[in-house]
Amino acid sequence: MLRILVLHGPNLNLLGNREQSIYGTTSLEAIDSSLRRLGEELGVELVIRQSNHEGELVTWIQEARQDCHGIIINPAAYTHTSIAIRDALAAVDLPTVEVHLSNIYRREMFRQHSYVSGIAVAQVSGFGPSGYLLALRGICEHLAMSSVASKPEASSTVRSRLGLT
Ligand code: CA2
Repeated sequence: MLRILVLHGPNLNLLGNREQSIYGTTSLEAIDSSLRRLGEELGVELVIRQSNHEGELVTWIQEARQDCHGIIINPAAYTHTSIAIRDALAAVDLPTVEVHLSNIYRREMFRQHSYVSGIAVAQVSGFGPSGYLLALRGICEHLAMSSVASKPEASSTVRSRLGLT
């Protein structure tokens, strides 16, 4: 079974309570529940974590190497500052999809550069909470198709649930 690590960066635990005009009214718990529902539908296991600490995120990324097949990450403000998170993602070398609730390219200049995008398979930016679901479908399709040749049995469930077989 495919296993995906979903990481939420700093302050995303406040979603739904503050800055609703930018980030909407959906709580992080609601986003995680909808991800878990889609994960069940697709037959993939999700490990979902949030941290306000850069080092903790780095440690979880490093640990993913042992038992995860891909990473979905919203690094939040660390997107624009953290070479450590980029280096950790590059080191584990797992397919990574970067997610942002807001369209970072329509916002302040300092948000328009991402240290993560250069090592990511894809970036989803501006679709709000649905962006996480798009990222999950996208990373599953990417993993399913890339492992077809080497390990057809590892991803046959997700392939058929995505309508790829
Ligand atoms: O659009 C995104 O998803 C961001 O990653 C969100 C980050 C921001 O620093 C990035 O530039 C874009 C901020 C997350 C903080 O979320 C809050 C939610 C509610 C109240 C305050 C902050």
